[in-house]
Amino acid sequence: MKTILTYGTFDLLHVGHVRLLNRARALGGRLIVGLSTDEFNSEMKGKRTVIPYDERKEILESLSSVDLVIPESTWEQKPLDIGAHGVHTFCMGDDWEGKFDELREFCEVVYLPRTKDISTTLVRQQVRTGSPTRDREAQ
Ligand code: C2G
Repeated sequence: MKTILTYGTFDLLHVGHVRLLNRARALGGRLIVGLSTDEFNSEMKGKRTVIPYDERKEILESLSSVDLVIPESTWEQKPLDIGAHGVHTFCMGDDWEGKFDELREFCEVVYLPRTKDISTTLVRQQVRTGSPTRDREAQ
């Protein structure tokens, strides 16, 4: 049973997030998600979330691909989380390609293909403008 670890904000959960989580879970038998807290998002990532941390956590915990959700409150906590949870593989979408290669000192690092044409920002724009959801190629 390999433990996989990934991190993110997962605000307004959409198919890009779900595909990433499913792909991550398929790398091993257990998936842990480091979920960015509201403070980490606003103070360190410059992100304003729509859905508060507790609800984003509850949503992720309801997914069959997610086994455990832990808070992400600093950029530096990843090595500690890898050690504490016996992580075999750390993975992120490939928009982060190369950004976490230093973690290869602690575990395998994998960047997974990002789903095109969908993002939390786009969802927010579509809700605001009422524009129709564009067809997204299955990936
Ligand atoms: N993602 C994806 N396809 C999309 C959108 C997102 O595969 N269309 C992936 C991202 O690459 C990331 C994960 O889904 O691996 C979560 O995305 P965000 O919630 O935007 O997280 P991010 O802001 O990238 O935070 O310490 C790492 C950070 O917390 C990552």
